[in-house]
Amino acid sequence: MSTALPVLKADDFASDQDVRWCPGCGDYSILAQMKKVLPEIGVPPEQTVFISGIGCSSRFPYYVNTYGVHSIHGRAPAIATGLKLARPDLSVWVITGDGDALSIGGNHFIHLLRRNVDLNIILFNNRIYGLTKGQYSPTSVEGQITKSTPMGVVDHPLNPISVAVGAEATFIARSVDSNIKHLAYTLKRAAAHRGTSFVEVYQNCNVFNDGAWAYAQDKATREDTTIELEHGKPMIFGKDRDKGIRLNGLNLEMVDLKDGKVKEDDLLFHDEQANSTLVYMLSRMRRPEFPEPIGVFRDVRTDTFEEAVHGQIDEVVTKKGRGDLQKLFNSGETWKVN
Ligand SMILES: Cc1ncc(C[n+]2csc(CCOP(=O)(O)OP(=O)(O)O)c2C)c(N)n1
Ligand code: SF4
Repeated sequence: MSTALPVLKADDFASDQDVRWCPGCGDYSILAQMKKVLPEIGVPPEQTVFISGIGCSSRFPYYVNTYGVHSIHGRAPAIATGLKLARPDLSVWVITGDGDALSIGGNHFIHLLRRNVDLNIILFNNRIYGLTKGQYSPTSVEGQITKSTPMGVVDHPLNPISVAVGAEATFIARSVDSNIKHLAYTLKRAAAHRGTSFVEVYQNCNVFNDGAWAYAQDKATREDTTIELEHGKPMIFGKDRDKGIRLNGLNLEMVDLKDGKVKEDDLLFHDEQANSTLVYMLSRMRRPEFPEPIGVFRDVRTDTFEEAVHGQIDEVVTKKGRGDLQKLFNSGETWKVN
């Protein structure tokens, strides 16, 4: 006789910890959507692990009733890679902020993406250092006044999606904290991908950078300021669905569909398996010239890091048999120190 497994609910993934984010922080919405989709993803809490660095966003593992590691600043990718290699059966999530992933963790972030370890990275991008009370981050915009840039930021901001394309990530997506349906869908898509999935979430820090993504969050404006990427569909956007994106030579251009001169077939059709050059071009679409894409930019399948590593180990074991660690220790020149 078989016993049916219990059907899990969002509450089964809620921890008993007091949430210490500021009231109104976008992090709450991401947490709520994650708890909602985890039962649908179907991996039990005891086989799920959240690994974070340091930052407000990185407090996330405390608030989910799974295994978790609140690690060191920028180093979650290294810990997550080690864990996934040792335990490929676990569902591993890296939770990080724009400062954590792109500043101190920039190096680790890039190598995780290029290696294609089978795990999910969710980057909470609020364009500020929240936990340390409002210094500028690698995604802060030029001219932004912050605690550490009282005269305005002079750096050019990093575009996380462009970085991911450059590192040849196999799954790249963007969503918005307040667009809960879209966020839930995107998290599920990330979980379904085999390889590193990278999701940038526009997240509001209402205390130190309020309104950084207001145009993409606000229901009244978001249809005109963002464009939802849908595989196989023409790139159309706007409240009245009367604007589109067309490829003109090596450039993307925005076109008006109102007067009927440009037809739907003339537009760019989104392809999640398109070449990296095109995905890079999409990643450069920024306001006010363009609507900013949300959705899945890229989803392709290649070998994962752990498949390659374990494949290599199996091959060597087949050829040479299992290694003997004790023999290896004793194989070199040894001497005694008196
Ligand atoms: C090695 C090290 N350097 C610096 C810090 C200080 N520090 C803590 S969190 C943080 C940045 C967090 O920003 P972000 O990743 O954007 O996360 P948020 O708090 O905005 O979610 C910094 C610089 C630290 N904890 N450890
Ligand atoms: S400081 Fe900003 S990011 Fe941190 S909890 Fe408060 S609102 Fe959220």
